[in-house]
Amino acid sequence: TAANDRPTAVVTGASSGIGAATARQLGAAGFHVVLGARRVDRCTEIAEEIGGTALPLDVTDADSVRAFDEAVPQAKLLVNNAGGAKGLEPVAEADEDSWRWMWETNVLGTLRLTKAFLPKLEASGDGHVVTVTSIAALDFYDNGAGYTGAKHAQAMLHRTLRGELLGRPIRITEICPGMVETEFSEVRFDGDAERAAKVYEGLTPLSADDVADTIVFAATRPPHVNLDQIVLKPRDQASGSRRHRR
Ligand code: 8X3
Repeated sequence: TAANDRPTAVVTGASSGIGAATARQLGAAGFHVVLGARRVDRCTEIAEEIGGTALPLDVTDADSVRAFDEAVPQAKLLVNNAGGAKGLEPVAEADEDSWRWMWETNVLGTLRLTKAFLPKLEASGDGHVVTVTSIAALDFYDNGAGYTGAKHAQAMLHRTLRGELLGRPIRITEICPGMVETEFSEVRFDGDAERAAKVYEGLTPLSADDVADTIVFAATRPPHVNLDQIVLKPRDQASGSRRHRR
């Protein structure tokens, strides 16, 4: 089907992990997917697979968001997936640059994209904002304040939309995943693959596809059905700090 015969879904952070899996599954579900990420070459590969469109996007850069927005004429679904963690240390040793990076990507990134796309989502007559927060948006855990703080702020921005948009044709869904094996921990630990692998040792984490599946479910309910919040964790994880390892 030609791009303009299908509803358009915009996915940020689409070059890998949950974003890439979501783009693929939305493509299979009949959406024309616009994939945005800094690593646009990776997005291009996925876009070719699913008949979508790949565009460069740095959610921390207002000019990049503006150019991205101008290149996408219409949208029915926005998946705010770009984000992540940097570092894992006590507040007493917090690194300000890491905190700033987490605020920029998770909070201001979601703000920039949502602000830019709201008019198009509304114009579609059945718009939908899906924001991927985390179980870190629901609780705190030791050494995680920079990330849990940013995720709480991102979640509050997202949840506030629910009331502000009441009466307008836009649904609002928050997805709160626990441990998902993606590049998440490698980014958190600055490329330390060994330390990242340890995070998922001795338990079965969620896959990016598990989360994508949930996003597609939420996005394919009838227009009057709003799934407000979905929390998904591996069976082996009770909370941000309680995990069962074999
Ligand atoms: C990440 C959640 O449980 O891996 O967003 O810290 S967890």
